Amino acid sequence: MKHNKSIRPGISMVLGMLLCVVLAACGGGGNTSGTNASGSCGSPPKLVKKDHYKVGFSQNASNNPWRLAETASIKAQAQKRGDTLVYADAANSGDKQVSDVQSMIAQKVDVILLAPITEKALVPAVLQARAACIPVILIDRDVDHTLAQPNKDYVTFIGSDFVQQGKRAADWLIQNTGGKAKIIELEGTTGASPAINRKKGFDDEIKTAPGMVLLASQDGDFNRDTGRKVMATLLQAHPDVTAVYAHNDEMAIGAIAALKAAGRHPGKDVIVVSIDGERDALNAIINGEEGTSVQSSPFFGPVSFQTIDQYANGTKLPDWIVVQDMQFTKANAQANLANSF
Ligand code: GYE
Repeated sequence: MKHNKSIRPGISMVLGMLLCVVLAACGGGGNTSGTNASGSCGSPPKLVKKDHYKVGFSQNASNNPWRLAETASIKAQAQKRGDTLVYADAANSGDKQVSDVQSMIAQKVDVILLAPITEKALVPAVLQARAACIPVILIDRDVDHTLAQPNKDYVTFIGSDFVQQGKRAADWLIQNTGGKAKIIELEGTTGASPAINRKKGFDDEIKTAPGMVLLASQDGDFNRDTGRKVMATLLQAHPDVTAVYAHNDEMAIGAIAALKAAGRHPGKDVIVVSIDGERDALNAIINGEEGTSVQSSPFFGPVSFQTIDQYANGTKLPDWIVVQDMQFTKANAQANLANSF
């Protein structure tokens, strides 16, 4: 269909007005600097300095130790500061997470900490928060930068370097297999920024070693039981597998269970590597069933609230605040067990 360009401004004005009605936020939301939905409160919206904030935290799921550790870290820090936390768990649903953020906008929170389930699903919610003059800080997962930009639509992204995490897992595997392995890759939730970038970092790195062969790569949804099932199926198609790379520890633990159920010996005939650094993975490293886990720190409380303060103080923030991660192997797993999650 041919679009009539001249009607576009009219349509966007009507949409803007509708948004005002839906969000009831155009006369100034929880953020008292907010003036209207056309961006006059700043882009990204400014945060007025207060002694205590009403902070929204939109978590995408609570189905693994990593997510629970992240939520606990945010809640503990909010409580320590005397800030009010409006918390919502999207239970692994992009649609629910969008409505969770909309509800935070309606509740006029001062600022939103958002852990978007996938790169694309939460973009409309980010743009709606911006239109309602509420700044959004992305934590732990990023959005697609062609659809929403840091220092414009949202404040910044605080999170790990996922490409680097994948590369570190690949480097360890190359070194510990003499550069020869037949690999099954268990991917995180399709469309989630850590799944996209952990795959890229790993796949690009193993291409530098000609003996590293990727047999299969499939979505295990960052979930232990899904990882176990996917591994069991892939194992039947690829009995010659000698290594597993899982995008998180939960899927690695599931894969170890599937390998054992099939009579294989993880840590001996199949080397398992993954990412996160959760307690079960550290124990699997200690008992020899897993090779390495590259850390992905879930402890976002301190850095998130520090970023809120910096933003309210007018500090110019980078597009990406990179979380620094360790790596766990047999050499340090025991020593780090007490601090794991
Ligand atoms: O690795 C995984 C979780 O987004 C960085 O998501 C996070 C990842 C983490 O479900 O366990």
